[in-house]
Amino acid sequence: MIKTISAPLTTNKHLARWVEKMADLTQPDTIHWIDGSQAEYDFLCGKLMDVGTFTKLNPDLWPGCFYARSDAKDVARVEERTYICSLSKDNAGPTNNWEDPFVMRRKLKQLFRGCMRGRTMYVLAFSMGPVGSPMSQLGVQLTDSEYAVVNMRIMARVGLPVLAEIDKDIQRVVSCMHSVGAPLLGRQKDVPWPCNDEKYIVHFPETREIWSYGSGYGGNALLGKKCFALRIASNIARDEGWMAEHMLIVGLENPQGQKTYVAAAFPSACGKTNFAMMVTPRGMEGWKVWTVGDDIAWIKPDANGSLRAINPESGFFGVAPGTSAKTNPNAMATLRKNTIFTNVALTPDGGVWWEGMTDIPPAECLDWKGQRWTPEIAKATGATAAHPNGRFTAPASQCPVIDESWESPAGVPISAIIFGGRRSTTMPLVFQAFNWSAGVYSAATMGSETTAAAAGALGKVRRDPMAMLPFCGYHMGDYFRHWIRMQRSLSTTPRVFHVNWFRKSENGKFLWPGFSENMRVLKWIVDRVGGRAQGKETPIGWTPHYEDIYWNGLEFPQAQFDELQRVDRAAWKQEVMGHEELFIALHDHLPPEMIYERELLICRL
Ligand code: TSX
Ligand code: MN
Repeated sequence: MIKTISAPLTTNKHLARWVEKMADLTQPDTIHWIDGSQAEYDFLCGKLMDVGTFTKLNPDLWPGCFYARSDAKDVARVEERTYICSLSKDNAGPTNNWEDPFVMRRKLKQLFRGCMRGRTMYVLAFSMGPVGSPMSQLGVQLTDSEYAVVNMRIMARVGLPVLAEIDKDIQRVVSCMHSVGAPLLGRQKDVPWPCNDEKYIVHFPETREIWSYGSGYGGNALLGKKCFALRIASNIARDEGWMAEHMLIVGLENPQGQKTYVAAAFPSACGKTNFAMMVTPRGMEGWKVWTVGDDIAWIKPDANGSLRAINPESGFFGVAPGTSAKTNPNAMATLRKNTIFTNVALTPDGGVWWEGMTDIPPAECLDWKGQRWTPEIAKATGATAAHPNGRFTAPASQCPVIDESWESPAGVPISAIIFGGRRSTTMPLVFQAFNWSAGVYSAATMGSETTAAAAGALGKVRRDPMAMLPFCGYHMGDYFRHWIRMQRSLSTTPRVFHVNWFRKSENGKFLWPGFSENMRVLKWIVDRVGGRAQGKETPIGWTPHYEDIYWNGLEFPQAQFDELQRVDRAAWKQEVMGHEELFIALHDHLPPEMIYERELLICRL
């Protein structure tokens, strides 16, 4: 029997009835409707401290910050346990796991039966995008995880204002079920990080539902993010004629004060958050990057046939290792307060540390597993202080370069889309696709070399179309078709660019300094969009001449630039052969434009 039920904070009968039904299934002790207040956030953080999930950090150094360690087996998204349960298997496509929705529902009912015993079920209403924006989407997550609730409060708009939107009863709500799958029976004591070895991250695209079981971590548990804003939203977007993309959004301001907004997609380990908060290099004073978002963009044609984008999130759930005052000073400023740190190291003075944060590591600390860690131990055992996927959850409003329009209900106008991967050969620093369908082809075939952070062979090119491989909630071939078709609802298509910060010389050195110097590439892109910059026609697209790049403040020899931009026809023929693999897997859904573009590229080579 459910002991306490707080009064439903809604007048919406469907919502109230669904909550009742799910409580009946999961059998929580208590139901708590989240109002989203600061007092409630403080209460939940207190509860997390009581069970040992959270440690309060030193308030003099890290005001309002908390530290958490996950279970060692619950540290990342679980792609092999992620399902798209569309009615037909064909709709999920070969790049997603599929299970019959009826079979999966039966399985989930079993798993969720009584799974919240001894816990509180939180009713978390959330809006992806500013509350009330016509570009926003609503969801309700039922969860037995306080950790999920407090992280969601940073990452999304939650509570009373969202419930008021739901009560208007004019917008469809995505229902999201989440349990860590660790009921507390009898007098059983809780653990700091409850979870279950059996994990399921399940999407029902037709009914717009998410069911997540067994994990408390990141993308598995904060259902507004990858599950909703990408996998479910990509389905909604396809049906409604817009795009839900794995992209950062930035505004690029020139010295005349004109701003050009661009969206950019990169696979993991390419420095997307660094790009989103880039600082101006020496010699380019007057240029500035403004952050709109660092991970997800919802992009829609407006009445004039231009694309406008919102960031559906309100926080950054960023990878901590590698983030420093050198690589990303704006991120470091963002996470100085009111931030949740997960799976990084805890220093003796009540602070946090991770690999790459400072040149000199702390003399000692507790690592992400709670073990004593010193640089000497690291040298001997190879143990890292932080888990490579250790995270910060920080409010976007705290970013010193957050764009003035980042919460604009109408979004920001998108003039260019940039794609990029980590490629040590073949891909030049930058090229512009000849047109929309050539751009879609280059995005659909983009690849990135695997790094130590991911599983699998090191340095092998992995295809990751539009950086959406793990996030597209339907058939990837249909997704390409949707991209091609978007052109019809646009008066002008955004210009499409491909960048590569990671090309190496014959002797294995990075040819491009990267980081803030990337602003020189962005300037060329902005000037191309504005019709002010020259380009050289090559078989793969337009590339800048040496003189087309603004070099003030950077010593960069023309010979090195020519090597960086070289289009090696032999290497490119190999590259195009490499595109076959993915295309064969998708062949029966591939739009003909992909085949034409491939043929055209081969001819030009
Ligand atoms: O984020 C990166 N960016 C984008 C920045 C806006 N990284 C880090 C990637 C790991 C997540 C980069 N790494 C970038 C880059 O542009 N470029 C490189 C490669 C590189 C690394 C070091 C140097 C030069 C290039 N040079 C020195 O360390 C001196
Ligand atoms: Mn991402």
